[in-house]
Amino acid sequence: MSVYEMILVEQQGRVGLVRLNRPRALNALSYALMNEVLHALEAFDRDDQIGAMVLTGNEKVFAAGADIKEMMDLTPVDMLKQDLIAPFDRLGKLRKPLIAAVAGWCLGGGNELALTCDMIVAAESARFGQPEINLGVIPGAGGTQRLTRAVGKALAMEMVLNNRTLNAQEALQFGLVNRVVPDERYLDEALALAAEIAARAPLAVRLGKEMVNRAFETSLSDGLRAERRAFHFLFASQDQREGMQAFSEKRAPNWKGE
Ligand code: DAK
Repeated sequence: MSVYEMILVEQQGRVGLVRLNRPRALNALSYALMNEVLHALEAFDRDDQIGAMVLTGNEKVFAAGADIKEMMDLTPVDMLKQDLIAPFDRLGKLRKPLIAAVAGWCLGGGNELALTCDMIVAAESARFGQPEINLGVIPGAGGTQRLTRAVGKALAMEMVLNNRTLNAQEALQFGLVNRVVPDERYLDEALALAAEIAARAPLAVRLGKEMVNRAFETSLSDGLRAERRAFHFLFASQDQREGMQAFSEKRAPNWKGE
């Protein structure tokens, strides 16, 4: 496994776990940190032994946003040259499910990072917001787009224009997160959810994720066409035969990922 300075990486069964580990800066997402996250998650995504991934921070903070001190003197040319958005784009293209386990602050680029994940498990202490307006800017990595698709226009406007912060229950109510659990359980809950998904038919999980994401990018008719092709394709897999055979024989399926 690679040596990282700002993240901790481990494997638990078929689940890959990445922890943001820059606590003194509240896990501020520096360029180097984002590249480590991307490197670790892409490695898990390529690994056949891994079926799903979890991204987390610590019990006080998921991430307090992009690193303001690193960003404050950048010019537009610096930003273009560093291609700061690339890690977010590439994380959005991971093929295996990625679950964010969030406790404490989840702000700015931190919230955008959570939004690139497929699901969010929140601790009661989680607080979600896009405070960029306080810095004289707007979200730059999906906070006006993915957030609006998740919570709708009314709330996104309040969050982006007026720094409205959501507590965990509000985030659940407005569809930003999948579930809220007591603080002591948020990581275990996310790991258990990831393990359940990782035990399912890998090709179907992969195409299911791809198709749900497609719904945000295409017309209904194109999306339905893509879904049908993916559905037909799965009938070429051994796992489709196995799944349906196992059902008719009243036994558990033995997935091969083929
Ligand atoms: N960046 C750098 N350092 C940060 C930081 C951040 N975002 N957040 C906190 N820190 C540092 C603090 O400076 C402090 O460091 P020292 O002074 O001890 O050296 C340390 O972490 C502890 O912070 P506090 O003392 O402030 O802790 P508190 O508990 O009092 O307050 C807080 C916690 C989360 C409420 C507060 O730290 C805070 O408001 N932080 C800033 C939150 C914020 O404004 N986030 C949005 C940042 S802008 C893009 C991609 C992404 C983005 C933009 C473009 N492209 C790819 C184009 C994203 C932009 C953003 O996220």
